[in-house]
Amino acid sequence: HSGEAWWTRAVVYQVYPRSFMDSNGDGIGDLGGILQRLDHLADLGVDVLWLSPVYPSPQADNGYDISDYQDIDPLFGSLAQLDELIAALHARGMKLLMDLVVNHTSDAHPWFVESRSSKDSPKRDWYWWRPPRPGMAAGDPGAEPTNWQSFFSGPVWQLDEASGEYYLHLFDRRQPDLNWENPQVRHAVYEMMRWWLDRGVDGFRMDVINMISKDVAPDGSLRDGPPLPGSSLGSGFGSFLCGPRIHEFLQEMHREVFAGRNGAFLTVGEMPGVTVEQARLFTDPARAEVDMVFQFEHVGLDHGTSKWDVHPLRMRDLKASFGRWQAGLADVGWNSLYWDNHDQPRAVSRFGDDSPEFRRDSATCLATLLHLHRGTPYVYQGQELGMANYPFRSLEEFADVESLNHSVQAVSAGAHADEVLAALRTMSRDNARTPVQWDASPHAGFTTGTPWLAVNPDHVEWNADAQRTDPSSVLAHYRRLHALRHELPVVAMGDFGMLLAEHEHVYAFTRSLDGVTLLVVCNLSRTPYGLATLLPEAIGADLVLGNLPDAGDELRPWEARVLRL
Ligand code: TEU
Ligand code: CA
Repeated sequence: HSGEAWWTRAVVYQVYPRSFMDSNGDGIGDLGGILQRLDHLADLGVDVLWLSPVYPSPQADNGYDISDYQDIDPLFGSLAQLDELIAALHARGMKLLMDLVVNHTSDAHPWFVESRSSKDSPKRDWYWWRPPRPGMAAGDPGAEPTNWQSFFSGPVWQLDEASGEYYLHLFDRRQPDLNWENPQVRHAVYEMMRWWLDRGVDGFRMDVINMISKDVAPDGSLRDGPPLPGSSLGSGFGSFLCGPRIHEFLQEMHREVFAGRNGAFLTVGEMPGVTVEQARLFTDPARAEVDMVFQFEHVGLDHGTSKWDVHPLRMRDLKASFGRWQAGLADVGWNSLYWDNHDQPRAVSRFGDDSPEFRRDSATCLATLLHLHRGTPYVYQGQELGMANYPFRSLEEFADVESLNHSVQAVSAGAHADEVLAALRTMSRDNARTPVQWDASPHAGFTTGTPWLAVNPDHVEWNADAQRTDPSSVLAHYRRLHALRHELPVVAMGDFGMLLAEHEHVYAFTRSLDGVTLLVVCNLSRTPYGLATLLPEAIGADLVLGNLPDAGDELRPWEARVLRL
């Protein structure tokens, strides 16, 4: 049973290397920088470091476009430094999770270079090459083999002039999709994974792993999807999200890579669009696929027709969503818990209240809420400091390929620049990618050079140095939450019970295990609520952990309490 697994008691910390710490003054974070800051992680009490990609890459998508799976990009350091990192983490009792990006490679990967070189290349079939739509000529508008829209705007098909065929890229055109139907591709990936495990890594975070199986018609073609509103393109989700062979592939991967190997590993599959029902299958230990998945439901609640069509978030929707995931994976499988990562705007700005008055309280309230759910929590660099969205003022300030592609596409489709800027300010991934704020110095202690992306001006107040010795800081609160998970079995394994399901602002639940019951109460608003009427059992209960001093009978704005009944 998954209840016995070590990762039920673990906290994972994500490092986005480019923005974590620069050791050589080129303005880009690197492995040397991570090695310098390991005390921060140890002090925070995290158990696992998930490292976003550091492999050789043209950096079209900041390393999620890999050109060599078995080396380190000189931008980030060397294999010797990676070995050093593994050893240093292990010496401190921490583990290392590598990012596994195998739905696609870079177009500069030798596999793709060879595949593209000719229709007869032995690696032609390692990617998805297709002729133009029947009756149309290559390059004609609408001649793409399917109508699918890319995650990064425009069609998923790129014409290769030399052969007159198109290749598939669900993300940027510089990220061609690997053809997992081809067993050679799968075995090359498994061999690479074994090589990393032999080197000492403790597992993988698997990028968009539920997209590796595409629904192919018997004649080898891929099918159009339903048209998207206001676009000539359609959605291919029905053809590539959790496709027909996904479970077979993940079971094969598990057999080929992990089965029979000694060690305490962790696998987490990133799965946009995954449902609770599918997640039960993916994470059922008896099926031997992955330990847990990243689901996307809660980070889609403020999306309209797309992520750029931003809608106000209703806290009740958030409760309902988390509640279903908690219930759905209670008896089988396991949840991963996250607010932030390198693809999401900062949670304190999005789900909390980043005004000066409530920033600290809402950051600690959200942290308490998430960490007391049943599942493995993931903390994204800077989240433990209450880092917020960046105050972008113009379209020129963005660096992310998703943001840039969207802004070009939206402006050319007639959108107003102001409108595009407003959406990017709220949703751009660059909000999460500004450098970690270590101290109040000009570049926040991140670099002695010029940072690749601007440091948030609020670093003069919001930084690790200022928080390290302050017991009321966001950082200190995260430290306490991590300690609590390590100390109390009920935090890791306790059953979850939602309370006040219909309440607009107060998020309350119980966790219980072996006669111990915790009551968690969080006020996700600026409105105070009297506890006596709302949750009489809270009055007089022992306070295990709270985010505000002097807890009384009123639940103050953004107050969070963990009580023992
Ligand atoms: O992201 C997958 C994904 O579908 C989204 O989170 C995506 O980043 C975007 O927000 C959709 O609007 C993973 C990685 O985490 C991301 O950084 C990569 O860009 C992407 O895959 C491609 O590898
Ligand atoms: Ca550097």
